[in-house]
Amino acid sequence: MLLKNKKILISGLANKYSIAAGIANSMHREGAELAFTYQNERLLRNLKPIAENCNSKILLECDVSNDQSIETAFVELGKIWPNFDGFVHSIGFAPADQLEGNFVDVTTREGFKIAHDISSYSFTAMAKAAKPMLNDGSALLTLTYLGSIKTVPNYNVMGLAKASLEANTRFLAASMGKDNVRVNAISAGPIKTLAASGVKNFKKMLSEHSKIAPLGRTVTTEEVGNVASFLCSDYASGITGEITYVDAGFNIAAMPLNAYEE
Ligand code: NAD
Ligand code: 0WE
Repeated sequence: MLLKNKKILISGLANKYSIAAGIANSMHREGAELAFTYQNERLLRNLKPIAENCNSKILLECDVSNDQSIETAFVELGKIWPNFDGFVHSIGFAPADQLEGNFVDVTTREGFKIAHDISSYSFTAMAKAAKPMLNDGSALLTLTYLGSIKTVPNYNVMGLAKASLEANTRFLAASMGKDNVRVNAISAGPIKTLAASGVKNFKKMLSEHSKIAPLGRTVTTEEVGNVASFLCSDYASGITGEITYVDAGFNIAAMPLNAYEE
């Protein structure tokens, strides 16, 4: 029971395929008490049964594009949990037109702004709101992707936003270390979630991943969830500001596994 006596808030659970759902299931199994935020009422229907499964009755609306919504969510959480032990930020978004086509041609000022606002600034904003309520030994966690450090076709401005999110992880870690709050990120391999379902050629991306990754496959939300549990547990008390890859080894490989065949 890695997370016994820990209270953790989870954001970004849109449905059972969400990475946040894999994280919630793992953290529940490891004994954590959980609370959830959701973007809007439309997503509450999918969240409810999963939260119930995790014995959680704390469901709060939080649209991270809106300061007031963040403020209200944390004030409401504080009425139920005056103190807690961290949160998971599993939120990313860019307008769909930014994620298809040639980077220099499709990227706009507005698309850039939204991608960075929702995908990176929101992590800082949530940390700021949570800070007065965080217990000693708390852990914050976000989800990033390899597109932050290597180009990936069509990932485009999201790659820039993830680079910002990773720097955000380091600056938050440096900023909150004196309060014994740790801040880390998981860089997950591609997984077919709601956010991925709108992406052109995603199936092809998954098969290409399996040809290059040392483990010869993609990863599951359960595997990401288990690493999330570890990073938010006291077993990871010496780890902060770190990007942990959960990608079946894809990021360390320079060539496909079958490069020298035939
Ligand atoms: P998902 O669609 O299940 O989750 C994305 C979540 O972002 C949704 O719950 C959505 O409600 C939330 N969101 C978007 N805009 C928001 C806003 N304004 N306010 C509040 N919430 C908002 O997809 P996912 O793949 O589970 O994505 C979770 C995280 O994992 C994202 O940061 C994503 O970039 C990252 N990630 C995904 C993959 C992948 O291949 N699926 C790989 C690496 C990293
Ligand atoms: O971070 C992500 C998902 C990012 C994402 C996806 C969408 C689709 C629907 C952000 N915003 C939106 N906006 C929408 O309207 N991933 C790591 C998954 C992902 O998305 C890609 C990928 C991968 C991998 C997009 C293009 C290329 C590769």
